[in-house]
Amino acid sequence: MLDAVSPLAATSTEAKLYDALIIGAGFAGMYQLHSLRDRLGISAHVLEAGDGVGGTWYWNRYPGARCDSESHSYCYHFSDELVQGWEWSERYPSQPEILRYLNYAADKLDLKRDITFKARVVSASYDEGENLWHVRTEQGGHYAARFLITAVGCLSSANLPKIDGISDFQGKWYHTGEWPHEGVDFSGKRVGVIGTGSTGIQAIPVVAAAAKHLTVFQRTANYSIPARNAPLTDDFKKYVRENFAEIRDVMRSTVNGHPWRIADRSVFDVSDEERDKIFEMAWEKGGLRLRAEFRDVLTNEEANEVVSAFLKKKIGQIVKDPAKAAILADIDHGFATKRPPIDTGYFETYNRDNVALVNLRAEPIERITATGVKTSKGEYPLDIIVFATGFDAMTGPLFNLNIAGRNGLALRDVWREGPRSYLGLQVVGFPNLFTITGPGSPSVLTNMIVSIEHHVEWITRCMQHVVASNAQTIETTQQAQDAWVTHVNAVADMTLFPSCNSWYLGANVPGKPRVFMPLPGFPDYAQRCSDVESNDYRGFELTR
Ligand code: N01
Repeated sequence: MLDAVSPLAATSTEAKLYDALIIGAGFAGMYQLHSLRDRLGISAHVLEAGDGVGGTWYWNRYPGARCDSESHSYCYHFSDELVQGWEWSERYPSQPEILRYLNYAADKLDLKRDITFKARVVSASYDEGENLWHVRTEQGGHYAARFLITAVGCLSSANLPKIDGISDFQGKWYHTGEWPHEGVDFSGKRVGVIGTGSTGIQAIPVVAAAAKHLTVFQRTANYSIPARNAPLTDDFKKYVRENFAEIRDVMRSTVNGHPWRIADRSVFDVSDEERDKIFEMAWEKGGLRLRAEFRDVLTNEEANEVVSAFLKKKIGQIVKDPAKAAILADIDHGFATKRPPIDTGYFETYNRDNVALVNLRAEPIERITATGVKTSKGEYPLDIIVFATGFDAMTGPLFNLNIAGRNGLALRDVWREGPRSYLGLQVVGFPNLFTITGPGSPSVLTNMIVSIEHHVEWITRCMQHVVASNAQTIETTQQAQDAWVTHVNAVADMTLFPSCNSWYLGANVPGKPRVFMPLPGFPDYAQRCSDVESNDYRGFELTR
């Protein structure tokens, strides 16, 4: 344990004391624990609400849950040993396989002994006199540490819409982000799914195949590209094992952190015929690679319209009922300005006899009744309602922790008008607090693992610097934070992201301020973080 912590704290608190506390045992928290404990050699401990590791993949057990980053890129890259000791079975890993992977990693790194499970953090407050963060859990636990690191993910606070009458419903209802571990039996049931984001689009085909009848309630039509999921071949597995360093370099040098490069051509550099050929090939190949075929899809409105038109046309080609096809293709935003879903048989599902589509733009939900969902045009009888209604993204998981910094300053109040941070890593008034993949960093605009590993490694080196400098605290300055917020806004404004109502902007949660929260462009961001580090942590102040 760090010298400066133990003597002071041992007399001042009955809390369990560590050098660093980490909240959350998903990809981020696990790697942060390993880095601090095994590389930096300080005492670190993880508090986790679930009774196992996994984070997102512990909670999101809904039918069809699968990652849409490709499996060989959606795993820890920092350890060759972990890479070589694991073999993914499919192009996109399913939720159960990712959970098995995370348990494999936790066991290999011997992490579980330093994680308290079933410890849901309900408050984290900074005591200036002691220079300690005091963290309390719902279960009555009290912990304290000099450093506090949040590893709570960006999408872990379920957004359950306030629809009148939900307590009257006599059937069962579930939110996809808090799915029962024992699963849900849909057989013989009339099921309603509300929501057609990435989650709904993954769940709908699986639910349709299991249920007697499915009614999909769509408020905003969405694009989707076939994932073309398939078992990985032995050749591909060999290629990954033998070329992992190169794959890792590609992921770290591209805007979204995926293992492919973005083509350096405009949508308008090629003829219409050539472009169609490129799109058709990308459609056949499947997945998010389609977005990378041209460099200006998210920066040029006309270019975006061309891609969007191609994808809308595909819906009409797949869905046989013209009325359904029209509702599904009536998309009000540009492709990828919202997070682009990928699917397995999503649009095809609407060709099944047991699937109905309700257009909530034409008939909004009025209430939930004892027996189903009532819209302005009629009532839909249901036995089960699935809310695939997303998350209070990025800030929600942090607010749930009730973080209070200097002078009892609540993060929730400081961010009332929207999140403000320096590098997405620190907030003025909250010394020694680091937010992994916090607002103001690329996070959700990338393959999350790339952003997570980058943050964990940066935070670890930063803490090493604080300790080596015999400093007590590190805290960003107001000036650095203000300049960073200006930078994030300026970068977002160079893209088409702010053009629609997405959860990136908080637009999915009524009353949430409309602020673009992530920062587009991983490599430029990583370079800026390196510059800060090599300039004596410019924008941060150390107190001794
Ligand atoms: O949530 P969403 P999600 N009445 O917010 C609708 C990640 N993810 O869980 O657009 C009726 O995207 C809402 O309608 P509208 C990924 O980053 C990753 O699907 O607000 N409908 C929308 O259709 C993703 O982006 C994977 O009009 C209501 C839907 O619910 C993020 O999670 C897999 C409503 C919510 O869509 C969130 O995706 C799945 C209401 N009151 C998810 N309120 C991976 O592969 C909301 N909706 C890793």
